[in-house]
Amino acid sequence: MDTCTLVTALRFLSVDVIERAHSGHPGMPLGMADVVTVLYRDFFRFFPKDPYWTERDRLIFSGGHGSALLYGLLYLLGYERPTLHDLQSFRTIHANTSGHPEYGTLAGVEMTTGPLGQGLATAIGLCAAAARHHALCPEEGSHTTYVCAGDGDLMEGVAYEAISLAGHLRLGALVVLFDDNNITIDGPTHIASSGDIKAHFKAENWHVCTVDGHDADDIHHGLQEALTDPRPSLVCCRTEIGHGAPTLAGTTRIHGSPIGAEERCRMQAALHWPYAPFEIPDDIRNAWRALAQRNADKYYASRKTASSSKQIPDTVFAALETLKQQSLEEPVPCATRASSGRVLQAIVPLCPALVGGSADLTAPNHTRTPNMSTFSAETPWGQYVHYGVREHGMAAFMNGLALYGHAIPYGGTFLSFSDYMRPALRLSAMMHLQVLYLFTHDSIGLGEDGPTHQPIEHLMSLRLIPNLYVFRPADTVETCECWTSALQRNDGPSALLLTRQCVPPVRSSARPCIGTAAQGGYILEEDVDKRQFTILATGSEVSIALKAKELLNTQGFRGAVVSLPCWELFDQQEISYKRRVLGKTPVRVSIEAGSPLGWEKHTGASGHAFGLDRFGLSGKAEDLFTFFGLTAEAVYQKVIEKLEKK
Ligand SMILES: Cc1ncc(C[n+]2csc(CCOP(=O)(O)OP(=O)(O)O)c2C)c(N)n1
Ligand SMILES: [Mg+2]
Repeated sequence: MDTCTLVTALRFLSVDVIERAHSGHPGMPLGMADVVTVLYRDFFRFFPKDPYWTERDRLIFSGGHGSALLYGLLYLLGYERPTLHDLQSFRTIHANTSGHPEYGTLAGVEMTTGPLGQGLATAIGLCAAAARHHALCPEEGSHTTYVCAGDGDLMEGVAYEAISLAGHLRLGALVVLFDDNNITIDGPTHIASSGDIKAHFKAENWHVCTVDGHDADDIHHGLQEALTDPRPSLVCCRTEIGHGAPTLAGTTRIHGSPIGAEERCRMQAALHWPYAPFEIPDDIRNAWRALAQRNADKYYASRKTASSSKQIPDTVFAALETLKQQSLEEPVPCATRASSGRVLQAIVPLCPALVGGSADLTAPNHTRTPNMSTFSAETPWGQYVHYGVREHGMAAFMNGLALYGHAIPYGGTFLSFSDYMRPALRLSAMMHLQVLYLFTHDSIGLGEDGPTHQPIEHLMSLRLIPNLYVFRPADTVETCECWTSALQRNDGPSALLLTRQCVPPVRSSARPCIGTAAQGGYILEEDVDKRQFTILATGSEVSIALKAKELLNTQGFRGAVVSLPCWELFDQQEISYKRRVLGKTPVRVSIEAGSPLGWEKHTGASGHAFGLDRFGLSGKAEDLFTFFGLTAEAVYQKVIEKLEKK
């Protein structure tokens, strides 16, 4: 079967999928059909009967809008799903052929893409994970990570963080297939860009070559060259958007809407394709499916039982428990970032799956333990990544590490810079990846560095991201408990928000509590008599809450202090437990050094939330807490006021 016929079948299938749905993006599928066909015909390591083969090559569709091409390809290659029916259900609710590729819907969709740039940046992490795995388990063969990326992907900032890191780490088993069609939604790229992309990649230590993206031989040679070169490769595939559609090709109109029946007719005439929508003659389908045979020998000769190192040994949880018990016995003041550092010192040597890192804040984040080896081109087995000042790239990289399946990544930066990584963090949550975000300097408590560094809205806005657990421990004991919960959850990311400043211990063996941080919220201290007030707090404000209660107790009032280090876990508890913890009294006051919006969920309409909804100030932490009224005295006054009103 000649390659041209294979490509034409793929072009029509993509178009038909979009026509049927009355929605989708035909421009990229038509433009890149030649490139992906040659890739699978000659190079790609895959075996549809075992789509999770560990030694398979990975293809990341960074331009997720080209999903119809990916689905059509998987169908033609003989993956079990999508079926023809799945293709015909493209973009309908609950179909596995969603508008943009979604991780978990189909084997062969290696990650969720759609936000431009993310696929490319995540692929760097995936490729690094493969390099690391190969270094640790050389008996498992190496393989290549391919990315399909468009002009849009290469305009995104995150792509440049990633490209720079990939060049530095010399990730040679990475090939970016650039859909170099010089057009985006608004028009030709020259209206917004005039830089030299190739020169840029070269300057970042990449290999770069250019091919005619509609010439199979040229594509073959470009790919060959890319695979031979030891550097990461950019293959600029000169293409025409919508190639094959006689009147729409080369125009922005074909980027994001169905081509229509008339254009399909014209395309049939031009490409000599007499078949009805979704009709693929058997010999063409069989020729596509035969492509997998190229890998059969390699597949059967390879190890099938991947040596998964992702399990967390029981010793890790035992070490966490030991540290917790020690801290309960001998409570000492400590910044929770340092408590987290102590956790890491205890567990990293026991758990090779943990891959740490920081965006140039290793010491302030307490992310590196004494004997951790650095991940580099020379030491690809290393356990610690110096991400440089690339927060967004780090988050995407960690997604790649987690997707690969042998690592539990954690990475640090300051909480106020979580905004720089939010799009990738959102994808960790959407893809249900176990990625651990360590955000230190978690409030105005960081002090003198001032309002740019002091997070205000960040804490509450992280709680808004579905499937992200946000932990804000109060002391070393809670830090151990929060780390335990974060390690136990393998269906989504966790963020640990940690203080820069020293905080007093709130837990000790002398103070028994009802519940622990494992329930997300618990009663830290409660008077035996009838409860008149409840003070709720997280992190560094828990000790303020305890002081306020002490003041109230001296006046004869009886109440409780509730610590709520993880709202998401608390939400999951039995209603009876939650009622028990929050108590019956309507006098509920919360204190948290961040945006108060949202606390009414726990304080109720008649409660009060102490927080900050303005930017902070540069000054000493104590002075700031006093100035912004985040004090035990203020809480005490408020509770008295509420009790008097009752
Ligand atoms: C972060 C982000 N911004 C904007 C969009 C909306 N969008 C989807 S495709 C696209 C243009 C992409 O251009 P290109 O990558 O060249 O794809 P082509 O039009 O060539 O298929 C835009 C702006 C998006 N998906 N993600
Ligand atoms: Mg383009």
